[in-house]
Order: sequence, then C-alpha cells, then structure tokens
Amino acid sequence: MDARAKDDIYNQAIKWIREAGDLIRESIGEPLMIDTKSNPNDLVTQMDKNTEKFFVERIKQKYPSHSLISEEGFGDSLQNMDGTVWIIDPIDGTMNFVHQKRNFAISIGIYKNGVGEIGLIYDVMDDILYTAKRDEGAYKNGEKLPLLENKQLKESIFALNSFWTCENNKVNHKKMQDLVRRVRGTRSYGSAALEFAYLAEGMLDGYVTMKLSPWDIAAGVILVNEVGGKTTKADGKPLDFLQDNTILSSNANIHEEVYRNYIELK
Ligand code: 2AM
Ligand code: CA
Repeated sequence: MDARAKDDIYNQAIKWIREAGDLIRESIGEPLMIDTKSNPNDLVTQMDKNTEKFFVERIKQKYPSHSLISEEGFGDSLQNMDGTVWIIDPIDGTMNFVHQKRNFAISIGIYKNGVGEIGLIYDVMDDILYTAKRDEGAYKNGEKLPLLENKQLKESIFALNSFWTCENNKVNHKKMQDLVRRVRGTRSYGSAALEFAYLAEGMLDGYVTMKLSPWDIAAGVILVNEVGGKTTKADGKPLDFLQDNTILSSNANIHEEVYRNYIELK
C-alpha cells in the first residue's frame, strides 16, 4: 500500500472509530433494542447495526473503490480479498455490551490484496485505542508496545472460552484439558478483539478458540504480528479471512508446541 494513501486511511479510520465510540458512550444508559441471531445467546442490538451503518456510509462515500466485510450484513459479500478491504466489527463483545455495558470494542482491520495493513481496536468505555500498521509496530494510546517476551508454556496465561466444550466442536477435549492444566492460568474476556489486544500488550500469552469470524480477528491479527506473535488456525494452518476460523494466537516460541501437543481437531 502506498505510504501516503496508507497514512490518509489510517488517520481517517482513527477519526471515525473515535466518533463512533463517542456516540456509543453518549447513549450507553439508554434502553437497548436487543434481538437474537443464530441462537438465544447470539445477541445483536440496534447499536451494533447503527454503528456498522456509520462506518459503511462513510467508507462508501470517501473510498468508493474499497470493499467492506462486516458482521451485521451492511457490507459487501466478497469472493476474494483483492483491493482494499475493510473488515469491521462494530461491537465485538455484544454480550458484554448488553450485560456489562463495558468490555467491548470496535474492531477495524484494513487489508490490501489479502495483506493486513492497518489494525485498530477501540475499547470504547475505557477509551483505550490500540493501533498497528504493518511493519511499524503496535501502539496502545500512542505508546509503542514492546515485543512479546519468550515465555514458556508453564508460565503462560491463555485466554479460552467455553466454545470448545460444545458438542458440535470436533476438538479433542482431553488434550485441551491437558493444555488448561499445563498453563499457569486461563482467562475469558468475552471479546475476541480485546483478547488479541491483551495478547499484544503481553497481559496474555496465548488465545485459543474454536470459532471466530473474520471481523472478530482482522484487526487483532495485525496487532499481534507487530509485537512478534503468531496467529493461525488452532491446528497451525493458515487463516482464511473469507470464512470462520478456529484460532491459536500466541507468543511465537510456544505456538508450535501448543498446536502440535495440545490441539487435535477431529
Ligand atoms: P461478537 O460479540 O461480535 O459476536 C466471545 O468469546 C467472542 O466470540 C466475541 O468476540 C464474539 O463476537 C465472538 N463470537 C460469539 N459467538 C460467535 C459465533 N457464533 N461465531 C463466531 N464468533 C462468535
Ligand atoms: Ca459484533
């Protein structure tokens, strides 16, 4: 991506993500209109939809040649990642948004011909903005994040969630239990974007989950790359940004050890 074009898109995206965050914070106390999607725990609110529309309208107007993949369906349906593609989750952690009114984020990943160029994750209620540009490092509120430390598995904290226990997940439960026992501790924050951001920040050393959509991961993968971490499918295979993926994101020195010894997808 041409450096000037990239800077323009980066600055514009930051302006929009902050504006969208302001709108969410202003109305956080108002009653929510909540629906369910694929199942009773799969929540969506009018705020998810309005925030997504906020981005779609602005991107289509300012960058008509760009494409957009987003959670609530106002984006494009893409067959490939050619050109500049914005991958947006207007609210990542909708259940937290509804139940806790915090611990959710806006996530924007911007890709050029399939390569992640810009990643932004905005923790709206705490007003913390994580940013990354490819090969230029990752930042938290403008402060550069250091490269990840080479910790061993036994001194690592892993983010996990209960999706791996679902019957339709074809993961070897015994091996996952071994992983839980092997690591120092586990955490579950309920927002994939924030889990990636915490990993980039060094608060977590790994993140394993059995199903995430492109908008849940697009920004986070770029952030984690920039601090020397690695993200693949849970079995070590490359990610596909046009589909749901299983995910293993971690510190580079434990990545292979985890997918070889602890994760078996049937
Ligand atoms: P969401 O809040 O945008 O739906 C919860 O651990 C994380 O997984 C959140 O980032 C959540 O994103 C995501 N998530 C929840 N249900 C999901 C599903 N059925 N498929 C993919 N991602 C999901
Ligand atoms: Ca969402």
